[in-house]
Amino acid sequence: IDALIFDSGVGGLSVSEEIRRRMPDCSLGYLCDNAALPYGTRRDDWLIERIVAVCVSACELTRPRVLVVACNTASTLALAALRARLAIPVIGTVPAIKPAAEASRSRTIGLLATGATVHRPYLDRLIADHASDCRVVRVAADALVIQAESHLAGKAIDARTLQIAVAPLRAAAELDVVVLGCTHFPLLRGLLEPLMPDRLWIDSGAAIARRLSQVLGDTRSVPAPPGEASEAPSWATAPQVPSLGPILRRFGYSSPLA
Ligand code: DGN
Repeated sequence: IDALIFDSGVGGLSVSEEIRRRMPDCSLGYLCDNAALPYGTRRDDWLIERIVAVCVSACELTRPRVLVVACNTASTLALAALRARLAIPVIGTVPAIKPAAEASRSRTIGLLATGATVHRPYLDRLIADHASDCRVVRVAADALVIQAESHLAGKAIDARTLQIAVAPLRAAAELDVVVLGCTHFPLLRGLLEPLMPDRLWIDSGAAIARRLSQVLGDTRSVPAPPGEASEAPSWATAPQVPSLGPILRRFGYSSPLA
């Protein structure tokens, strides 16, 4: 396969949809550590070990050309550890603070992400490097991760949870750009945007797809690693969500292997 997409749950599907839009012929596998969801509330040292173990074993099994970490919570913590262990390129996902700062006229931007992402030093550096003259309203919205999982599983959404998540953003009247800094959140875009219309809502999906197309362009001439799987697999660790198989099939993946 060309790329293995990894997330703790179904959030990475928002990224893989962008990749398919840009590169319909790209062969993708999907890896989700559903057994350990949600990542946003786990200890950092536990997470690094877990993410490396899950990704390294899945890469050995599926032999992708590139690993795409389609999870902000994992990327802001474990990219260096993953790159140290894998010989293939690893593309990470980080909140779209830079494009948000470029687009904001009021210099006030909002960030919806997991508690882990919102509090990481990685985020402080991202803001210092690209949005130092902006006020960034950071909102830890871990409850939205479970809402997004339920939404894809066809279950009802709790409208109050969505309202609570956007309340601190609404309180900043001049805020004109909202960054969806968790890959689960674009799956709820149609429900979130109407709560704060007339703002620009941005995520990292299109940028990841662009980056993958560059990296694959660089590596396509390289022969596939020996033993490469011929079909695009899906791969999940002990799914907690029973409807995971149908969800992955809906997004063009074969059934999960537990
Ligand atoms: N989708 C993940 C992210 O982008 O941060 C978070 C999901 C989770 O496990 N909390």
